[in-house]
Amino acid sequence: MKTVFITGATSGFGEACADVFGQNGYALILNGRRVDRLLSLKSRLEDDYGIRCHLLPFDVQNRRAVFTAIDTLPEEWREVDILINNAGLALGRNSFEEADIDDWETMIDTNLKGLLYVSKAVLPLMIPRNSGHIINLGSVAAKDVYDKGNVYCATKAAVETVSKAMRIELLPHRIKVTAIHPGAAETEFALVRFKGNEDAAKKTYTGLEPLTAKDVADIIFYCATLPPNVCINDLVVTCVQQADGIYFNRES
Ligand code: NDP
Ligand code: 8X3
Repeated sequence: MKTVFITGATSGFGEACADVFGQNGYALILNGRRVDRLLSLKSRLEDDYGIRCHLLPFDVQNRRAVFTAIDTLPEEWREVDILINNAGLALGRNSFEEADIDDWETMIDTNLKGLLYVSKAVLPLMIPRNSGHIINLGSVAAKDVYDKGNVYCATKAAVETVSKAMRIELLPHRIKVTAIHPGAAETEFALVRFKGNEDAAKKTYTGLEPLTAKDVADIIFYCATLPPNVCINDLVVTCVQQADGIYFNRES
């Protein structure tokens, strides 16, 4: 059975991917920083689906921790078939003038540098086998900049560019690279962005029927299970009240 490595599996899209792939019998390598959540996810998935899970709790921003964890994976976990680079976040929604530089650095270090570290560490587990699939979580924010989205949008545009570069350079190794760009999806994303302010988080979705984490996970599973000769390069998905960065009737 194939193995899928999911970063940011403690919530939202990552957790929903763990469920969808687990339900379909995949072995799972699960990452995130919240160890309590990883432990309960592992126990639930192993009980529900009779699959194997291996936990790799680390902060994707920590280059040394990323390489140490992946370089020392036990032998039976070293055949990674699919990597889902999902760990990521937005912090704040402020103009350039008002934004907190620490927030900018955290977004750059997580969404871009973290994705690069994890990919660089996992590729030696794919290249010798001439097989693999890297799925990167971009965003509609990669396609269109929105007001006060500045550095978050820039990190996701960078994810799109890095995905294109990986796709070209991994052609000789038959490694697929897919970038998925969701619009508004109700996860913990907005709560994290607004630093625990539940009212602000709720407003993100008021007047919308947003995507769910499962909607996105099902699409990722579809992309990951196409025939070996087929690779979806780039996929944008929104709810029906959103077209690219434009919302119909959103209250906020
Ligand atoms: P959630 O906040 O629900 O989940 C984010 C996940 O990323 C958590 O599991 C979190 O785990 C993990 N994470 C964050 N920082 C780190 C880190 N430094 N190291 C390891 N793991 C980390 O958000 P979503 O599921 O919505 O977001 C997943 C991805 O999808 C992100 O890249 C986001 O930018 C993108 N996205 C989200 C959209 C949305 O509207 N929800 C739309 C488009 C894209 P922990 O805190 O335990 O480390
Ligand atoms: C998350 C979606 O539109 O809030 O990437 O940036 S959006």
